[in-house]
Amino acid sequence: MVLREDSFRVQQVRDAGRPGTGEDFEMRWESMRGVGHHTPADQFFVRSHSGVPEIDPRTWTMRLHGDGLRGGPVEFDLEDLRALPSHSATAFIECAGNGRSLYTVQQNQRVEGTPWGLGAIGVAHWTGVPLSVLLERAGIRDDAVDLLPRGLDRPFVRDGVDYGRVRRPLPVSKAMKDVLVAYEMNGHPLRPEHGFPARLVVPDWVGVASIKWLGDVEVSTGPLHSPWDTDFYRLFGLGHPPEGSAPLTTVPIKSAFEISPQAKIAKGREYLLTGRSWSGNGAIRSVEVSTDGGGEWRPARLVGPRQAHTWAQWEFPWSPERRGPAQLMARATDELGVTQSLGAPYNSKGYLFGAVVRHPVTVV
Ligand SMILES: Nc1nc2c(c(=O)[nH]1)N[C@H]1C(S)=C(S)[C@@H](COP(=O)(O)O)O[C@H]1N2
Ligand SMILES: [Mo]
Repeated sequence: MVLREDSFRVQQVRDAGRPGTGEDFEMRWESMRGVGHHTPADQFFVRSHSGVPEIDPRTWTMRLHGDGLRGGPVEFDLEDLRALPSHSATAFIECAGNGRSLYTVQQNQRVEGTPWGLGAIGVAHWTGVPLSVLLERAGIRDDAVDLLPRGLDRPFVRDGVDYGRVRRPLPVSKAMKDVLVAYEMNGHPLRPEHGFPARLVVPDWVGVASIKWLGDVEVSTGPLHSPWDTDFYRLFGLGHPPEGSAPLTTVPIKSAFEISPQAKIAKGREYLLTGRSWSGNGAIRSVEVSTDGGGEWRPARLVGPRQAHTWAQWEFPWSPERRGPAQLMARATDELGVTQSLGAPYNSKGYLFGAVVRHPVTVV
């Protein structure tokens, strides 16, 4: 099934090594210029392991179960969710592999996985019920430690291995802090490809934590695992233990320009460069821009909200003086004081690319 044709707003991204797995679309950054803070739903990236399930909202339920509950299983249907006090939050969802192709383009390294540019990120205004409210209602025990939220999409099968339905452990501490069971995105019911009728939104964490088409959540007094926190979504390769790093949680700091790499900019005239920066560590504190491939850096002007869990927009007036290829670079610093570095540490699956990106444009 083709969800959307390649267009100005999104483009399909295929894993050449593994044709036929899921349907992945990334946002085109140039389509965000002048668009406001939130990503419109038809521009929002899509990452699905095994396609989009058709779910009847009238019969859909999400079931909480497991030894971490004081009583038996508890089910909520969509009416139950809508009847509870709603909570809204602006938050980004970003794939752990966002920027993966840059390991190859900028660092000459071979990595496995969907070769995203920088467009596997979106910011939406999410509305739903805090997961903590549902857990309390279901009678979560004080000694519960892990949850295992699971989607209703088809089992994920790759290279003849059936990994089962998409599910990833979530510590109770994170679930009680700021995780939402969302049924609306930007004021409208979720679209099928984004998890209709309800999904998790796990702010600041790798996108895979935000399970779409939520079907059930196991609640456990002991640690839980799935291939999505053992086989995938850890750092593997040289410099990491054979079983990989700890499971990935927050995404690193990043910046992107809202301009096409094919853009032609007129010499001698002022052009307003625009972009956005974000970090799983919290709010963006400052952004610097270089238009000469990293020789000189000057501060960009931050515009609009500067908050945790979302991106900060910025602008930088540029009057190019020389014709030919130019390299734009943006480097952000977050509220923890972390600044984007010039290189990203290698890992074989190409997760968490947080380095400064060299963005080509042409001056004519
Ligand atoms: N059930 C289910 N949830 C899922 C996935 C999936 O394939 N199935 N993909 C995950 C991954 S890897 C990412 S990056 C985000 C993408 O969310 P989006 O498609 O709404 O942008 O959903 C996550 N939740
Ligand atoms: Mo992802």
